[in-house]
Amino acid sequence: ALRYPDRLNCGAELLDRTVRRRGADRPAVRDAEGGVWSYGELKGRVDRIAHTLTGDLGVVPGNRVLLRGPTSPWLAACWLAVMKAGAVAVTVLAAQRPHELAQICALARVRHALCDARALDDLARTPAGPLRITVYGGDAPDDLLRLSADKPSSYAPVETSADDVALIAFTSGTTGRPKGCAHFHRDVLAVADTFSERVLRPRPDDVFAGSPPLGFTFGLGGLVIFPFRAGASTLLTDWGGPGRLLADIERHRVSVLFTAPTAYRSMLPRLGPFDLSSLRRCVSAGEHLPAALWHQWRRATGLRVINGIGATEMLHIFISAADDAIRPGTTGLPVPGYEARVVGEDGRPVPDGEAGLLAVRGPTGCRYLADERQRAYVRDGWNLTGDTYVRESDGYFRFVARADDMIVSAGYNIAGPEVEEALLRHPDVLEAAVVGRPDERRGAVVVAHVVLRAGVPRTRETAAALREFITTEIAPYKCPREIEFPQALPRTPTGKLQRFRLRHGALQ
Ligand code: 3SK
Repeated sequence: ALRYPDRLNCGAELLDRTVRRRGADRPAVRDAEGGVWSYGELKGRVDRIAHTLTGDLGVVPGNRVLLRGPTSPWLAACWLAVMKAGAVAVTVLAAQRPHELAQICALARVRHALCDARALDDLARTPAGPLRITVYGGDAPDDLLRLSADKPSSYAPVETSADDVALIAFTSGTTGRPKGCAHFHRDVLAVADTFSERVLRPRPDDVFAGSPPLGFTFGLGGLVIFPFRAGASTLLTDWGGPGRLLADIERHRVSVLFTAPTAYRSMLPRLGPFDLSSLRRCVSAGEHLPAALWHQWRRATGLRVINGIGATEMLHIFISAADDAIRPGTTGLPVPGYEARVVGEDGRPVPDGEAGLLAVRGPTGCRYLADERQRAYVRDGWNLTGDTYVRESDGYFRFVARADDMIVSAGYNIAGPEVEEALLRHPDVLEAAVVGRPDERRGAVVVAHVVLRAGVPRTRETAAALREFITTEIAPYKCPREIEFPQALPRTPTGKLQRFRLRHGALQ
């Protein structure tokens, strides 16, 4: 079991402790232009910002501070400063618009915001009550970084307790209504000391990089918490597409990559000219990783992707596997420190091999801010993630579908993702999303939304060819009755497919 002292400040643990243990000269953060800050330089900047927060800006422990900006070393420095000052970070996505930001500010009672000058417009237009916005990276005299320049370079971290809230992470899931998930200082360390330490096993000479933004806890963990806990360095730059990510891996000699299946898929045809020999760990989460994609990446790079399932409610990944423990097509085993099981609607475990709801418990868990959905998410101490899973007889957990992505058609249970995987095996298919459309006779019929590769005609003949292919891959009753050809699939700003928008006909 993980044990942390009662008094614990995760910002101090991630930064000050790493400086004490490994020295101040090691590289900590890298930017897109090749700039590198050592741990000592990062600590100096973080501590000056912490002085500015608590001095000039009047932030006191427990205040909620919104952080908004593209991924950058300064965004990470602000996050660490908020932690060290004992305040609560509410990190949002640069893609969130005034209406969503206003909901978040109201739910989390945000009073202060630190905002990258490049992301100010939408925040400035947010009707968010008494919100004091301080800009960083701009040219005004009261810019946060200018204010902090003459502050002392050492700041004594606030002695928060291990159970003080450190951050509130927002998720709108794939349905649209935002929920704030509170996580404690000890939770931040727990995700590093479980998934990262026990499965990923980073080394101090690792260079981390990836695509998820820091407003998504997948990115916050993978690009800030895990590298700093390990004394490694991290490339902090915004997502610029698959080609840029590949170029960054080569240029910065990235060794640990965090990204989602969509990005692995879009990097595959572009791998050719890049030297990826520095890569030793590739992590995939955020969405189900199809076995076919796992094998394609392995063939193309020689690397075995570490698949994982995480949730904003759990802070990070809780089922995964690495190296020889990987079974492609499954998510893996409970991460040491977590327990998982598959249960029926009544909360009782179902036999191995049978599909049911994934339930998980461990050092982190769901704490929604004032939201009645808490009672549905946590039952008898188990977190119900909303995923349908099978536990195989060897203990491996296999994803079936999001619970609301199961389609019941003419009495058959059909998992949308299984049909999607079959479609993805066809060479003309780039992306696929399969949903149920209500139907009087059958309850629902299976409808596939397929993004075709460039040049493939979006015609009836193509649909017929896909249907014929599908019936050779999976049982004919799972075959889509209708196939649509949108230009793109609707996704959340963190890249998750929004099947509810397809179900509600948003693309038709
Ligand atoms: O929501 C997710 O899919 C996720 C995955 C990994 C780590 C964290 C999160 C929120």
